[in-house]
Amino acid sequence: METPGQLETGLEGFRFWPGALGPLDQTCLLAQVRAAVAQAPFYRPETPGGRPFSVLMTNCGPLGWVSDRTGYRYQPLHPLTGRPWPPIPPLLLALWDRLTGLESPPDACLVNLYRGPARMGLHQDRDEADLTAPVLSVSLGDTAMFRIGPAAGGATRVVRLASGDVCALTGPARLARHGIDRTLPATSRLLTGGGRLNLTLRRAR
Ligand code: MD6
Ligand code: FE
Repeated sequence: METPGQLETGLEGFRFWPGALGPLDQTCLLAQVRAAVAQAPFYRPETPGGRPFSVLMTNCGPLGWVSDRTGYRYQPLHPLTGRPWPPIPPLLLALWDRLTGLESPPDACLVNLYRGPARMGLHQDRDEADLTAPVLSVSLGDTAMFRIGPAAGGATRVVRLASGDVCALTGPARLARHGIDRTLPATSRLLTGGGRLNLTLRRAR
């Protein structure tokens, strides 16, 4: 795995590569994500308890993460269109290769869209079959306040994730509790109309 930029997080296994994607890569990736979203439109999922997410979601790859009243799971079809998710953008596959050095490519990419007051509560990513593979996260657009703390609970800290930043939950931090407190409006001009995209690459099975 490529050596990440220095950041004292106090959380072993949390990796952070600020500015891993330069402006040109960000623009390229955004175009690839837009093409995918044209095939698999954003939708607003519900929690198993029936509450709507404030974040809009879609997926790329053989499998996509979905949430509805029956629970959380990975599935091969978009819940609204009934069609397979589009392929993971090539730039993301290259990034996974470069930063994780893993032989096996990701088989799922969750795409989150934050607009206005959208946020994401503290959670753990534990719906994947193999919890030893990392989750790699790419941020585009407005800066987010990313909160992260140990799996077992206790003190959390906030890391600002700006456009082009990449982070990963690996090893002892794979089950870290994390969420997005809020995004900071007008901190990026990448997305027309503002907002933030987050792409998380996973090995779901
Ligand atoms: C977000 N990120 O940045 C939400 N999950 O919008 C996540 O939930 C996440 O950043 C697993 C690994 C890294 C992450
Ligand atoms: Fe997560």
